[in-house]
This record gives sequence, structure tokens and C-alpha cells, in this order.
Amino acid sequence: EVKITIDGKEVQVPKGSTILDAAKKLGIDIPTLCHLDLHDTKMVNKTASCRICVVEVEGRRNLAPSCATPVVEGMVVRTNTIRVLEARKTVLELLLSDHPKDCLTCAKSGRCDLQDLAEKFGVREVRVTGKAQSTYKQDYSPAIIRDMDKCIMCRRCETMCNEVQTVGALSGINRGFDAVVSPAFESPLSETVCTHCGQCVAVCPVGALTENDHTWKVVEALADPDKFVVVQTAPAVRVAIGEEFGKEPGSIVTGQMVTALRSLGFDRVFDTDFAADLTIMEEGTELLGRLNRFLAGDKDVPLPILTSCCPAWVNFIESQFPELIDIPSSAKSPQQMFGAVAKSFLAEKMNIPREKMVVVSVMPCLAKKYEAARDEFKVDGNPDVDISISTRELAHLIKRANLNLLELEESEFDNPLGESTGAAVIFGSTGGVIEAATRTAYEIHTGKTLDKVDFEELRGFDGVRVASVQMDEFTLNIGIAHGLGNARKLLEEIEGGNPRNLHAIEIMACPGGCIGGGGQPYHHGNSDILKKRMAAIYEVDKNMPLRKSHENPSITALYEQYLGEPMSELSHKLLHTHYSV
Ligand code: HC0
Ligand code: SF4
Repeated sequence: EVKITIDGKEVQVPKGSTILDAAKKLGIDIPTLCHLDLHDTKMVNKTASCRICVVEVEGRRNLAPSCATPVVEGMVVRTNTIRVLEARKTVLELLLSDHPKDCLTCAKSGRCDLQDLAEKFGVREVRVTGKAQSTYKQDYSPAIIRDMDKCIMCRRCETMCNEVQTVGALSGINRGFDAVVSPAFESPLSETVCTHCGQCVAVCPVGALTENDHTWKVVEALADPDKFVVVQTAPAVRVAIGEEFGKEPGSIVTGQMVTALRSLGFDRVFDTDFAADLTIMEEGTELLGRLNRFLAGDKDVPLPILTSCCPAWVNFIESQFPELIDIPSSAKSPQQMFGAVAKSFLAEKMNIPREKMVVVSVMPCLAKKYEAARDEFKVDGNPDVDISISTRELAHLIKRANLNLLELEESEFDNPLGESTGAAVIFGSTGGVIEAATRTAYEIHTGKTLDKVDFEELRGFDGVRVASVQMDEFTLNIGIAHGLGNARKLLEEIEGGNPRNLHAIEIMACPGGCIGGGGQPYHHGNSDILKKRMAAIYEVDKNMPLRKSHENPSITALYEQYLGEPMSELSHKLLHTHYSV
């Protein structure tokens, strides 16, 4: 431990800590822009390039960047001297000299770190003049908008894409006023290996990377009297959207969210969780089918089976591991299963022509926008899911309609596509999909009832986890990875001959799983927020009367009335897909 003094207060921190770490421990707020450190997820950006976090260290001539200066025993630090304040203001002016001033129409307005700091430091004019703006065109992918005029070269996105996700779509190019982070040759993102995971958006402190906002498309659909507009909400949205309204992270606001959606004018408010239960029926049956062949001695059966509900992950395997393309489950994601069932079963039942039904999804994810737009998920050009918006976008819509989520009464989802079990909600956390599948696969394989449905060994925050579940005489070996860099490690292990004999693997592209998705309220580098959302997910599960997907009565009814059985011909047509490389 090292003892230092900051602004007259003493603090002890482990050797190797930075001044910034020590200040955090004291609750002293040193501003940062480029710095990012979500300890448990290994999302760390330490470029020390922005210099907004400088402090004065007694006995040193130059100001020190607190994010990159290690503590030394007896160090005396001041974070608020006139010299420090002036230096920070100068940093801000330099950044703003090369930054558009269109805050009024910027997608990040109100939640931009640069805007907040400019306000805090009272920057009213910019004394430095930079180059004329607008040398870059905006780049629209289905999920993301890049506005490179707004890039401040903090490089958080680059670290995220290259080191955490190991995708390598972004890197710093050009120099001086022209310096930006961009795909090679300034190609549009959609023409690169970008997976649309949205993690670069999640960490961008300014408006350089934002979601492709579809809120007005939703409003247009709601305003159209000829359209029947249904909405589905993903598991992870209910434990995060409260944050946009000032609630503690991990607050569960499912009932209020449903009321808000109804007030916005949706004709039916349904739940992606229903489709998550359906996914377990299809994917679980597929898993057991492959295992039975394997146990019968079939050497060619594609194992381990990989979950396929995360679209960024699917994109990643398609572009980076084409030789493994036969092993993912063919089951569509819950978002897409929901759309397919809504526009067939529900539309037929309600006698609504397919073209009149609009399916909106609310997702913690930006890649879901890309998934919804994929050609595989269209019938004669009409998509199963018409519009996908993020948690943040829904919060905007609710605020725009003058609704205060926290003051709304709770209400229930509509049925039948609104009924779900605890197994479905845990899809929102890393490890949850495979736990849900295990609950069902166990009971079907052994014919016994699970006494304890909680598989604690599958939960947690470690990037790669491996656990075994005993199913009578058979030991099911499970692998879990979250974050694409961790997924890469597990896939390389499979390519290397699967030494740990894994039978099933769950992969989620975002650190933490969907709770940490690129469309969630900004976490501002605080990993506790992700942990609280995760705890809330398991809390919702614990309080559900039914906790196994195969016990969902609406799912049983759907098979009885419409699909027949899991993996039936109709199930195949509606609920399964294929992958392309
Ligand atoms: Fe997820 Fe999903 S769990 S990917 O993270 O599988 O986005 O929340 O909606 O589709 O259900 C996201 C979350 C979903 C899907 C579900 C899966
Ligand atoms: Fe990289 Fe994901 Fe951003 Fe695409 S969306 S550029 S893969 S971090």
C-alpha cells in the first residue's frame, strides 16, 4: 500500500495505482475523456492522450496526467489549483477548435462528456481557431452512424474494437486536425468486418459514434391508422431503462415499461421473453438431437453446438471463423422468432394481412437493427421485424411523449405472445441462455424434475467460463464467453481439437451479455452498473412462478395449435435459419 495526499486528504491505495484511482477512492471527481477502465471486463483504454485529467504534484514542474501517473509514497497532489483549472480549460478549447458546434441537433446532446465539461468549465468562446469543419461525410450502417467531424481522438472505440472485441474494424488515421478513428481506407463501416456490436458506440464520449436512430419511424407507424403495430421487449431492457429516468442501476421496471408502451399507442405489447422460451424449445431439441447421435457413436455430428441468438456474434463467426459455420444452432434469435410467429400465427389468428402488421422490437443492442434488416428474415421483401430500437431510443420516445416512467402504474404484457418464464429473462445476462437450455435439456434427457433450477456454476463475470452439468450418467460440458475477444479464445480452442470436450457453448458479443449491450443507457465506464443489472436479471428469474421454458403454457399451446412439435417442418420454416460466409 502507498499513502498519498490529495487536496489535503490522505488515502492509501495499492502499489501501482494511479493518482486517478486514488482520487476515485476519496470520491474526488477528476474529469476524464479518453480514460476508460471497467476492471472486470478488461475494457481498459489508457492512451493518456486527452490531458483533461491533469493535476499538480508537489515538487514536479509539469502538470501530470492523473490517469497515467503512478502513486509514490508521500506524494502530495492538488486537483483544483488555478493552474490546473486553466490547463483543463485550454484542453477543452483545443478540442472544441476542431469540433462542430451543432450541439442542438447532435444525437449525443445532453449525454456528451465533452459538452458536460465545456459547460462545467464555463467555456463560452474558443480562442484557438482550427481548420474548417466537415471534411468527412457521415457514414450510416444499419446500426451505427459515424460522424467523424466529432471525433476527439480519445481512441476508446479503437481499443474496444481491436483489443476487447478483436474485430479490428477501426484504427487511427491521418494527423493533426485530420486525425480520426476510421475503418481502413475510410470505407463505410458496413463494408468492413464490423459486427455491429455497438461497443464502440457504448464508449464514445462524444457524438462521433451513435446509434442509427429509428424513433421517428416508430412514431410514423403508430400514427398510421392502417397499421397494426405490435412491440416486443428484450429481457435486458427492463433492468436498465429505469436508469434513463434516474432510477438506480438494476431497478426492475417491467410493469411501468409495459404501461408506457401502451400509452405510446402500440396495439399490443408483447415480450421477446416469450420467444426466448420458444428458442429454448427449438435449440434445446437440436442440442439433445446432436447429443443423442453423438452418444450413439456418430463421429460426424457437429459439436459443440453454439448458441446463435446474438447477431454480432453470428456476424463474427461468419466473417472470422467460416470453417466453423456448421456448428452454431440453426435456431433464429428470439427477436426473429418473435417476428416470424407474430406475422404468421398471430396475424392469421387476428386476421391481419402481413403487410399491415408492423413489428417493433426494443433491444439493448444495436446489432439487432442489422439482424432485423438481413435478407434471411424477410418474406417477399417484408421483414419479420420492421423496426428495432434500443433501450435508449425507447427512453427518448417515452420522454418525448411527456410520460414519466416512474410515475406510471404497472401493467401486464398482452397474451399469448407476452407470457414467459424465468428461463427466458436470464437470456439477458452472460451464461443465461445456456442455463435456460440446461434446465430444459436436463428434464427432457433424464425424465426427472430438477430440484434446483439455479445453475450457479454457469453464472458470473469471468470472460471465459467452463462448467459441467451431470445429467444422469452423461456429463454435459459447457463453455461460455462474453465479449468477442473471449469468444475468439474459445473458438480457437475448438479449432485446435476441442481439448476440453465441450458439448455446448454460449457466446454473447457484449461484455456482460445483453445487459451491457451497445443500446443500453451509457455505463460511463462503471462496471458496477453492469453487475447490478445482472443481479436484477437473476432476481426477476427467481420471482417468476415458472422458471423452465417447456412449462410456459403459451408455448405449449403454440405447438399444439400451430407448430406441431419442436423441429417440425413448420418450425423449420419459421424458426430456423442458415448462415452464410
Ligand atoms: Fe438479448 Fe436475446 S437475450 S440477444 O442479449 O437470445 O439484444 O436482452 O433480446 O433476440 O431474448 C439482446 C437481450 C435479446 C434475442 C432474447 C437472445
Ligand atoms: Fe468494432 Fe463493434 Fe464498433 Fe463494429 S460495432 S466498429 S465491431 S466495436
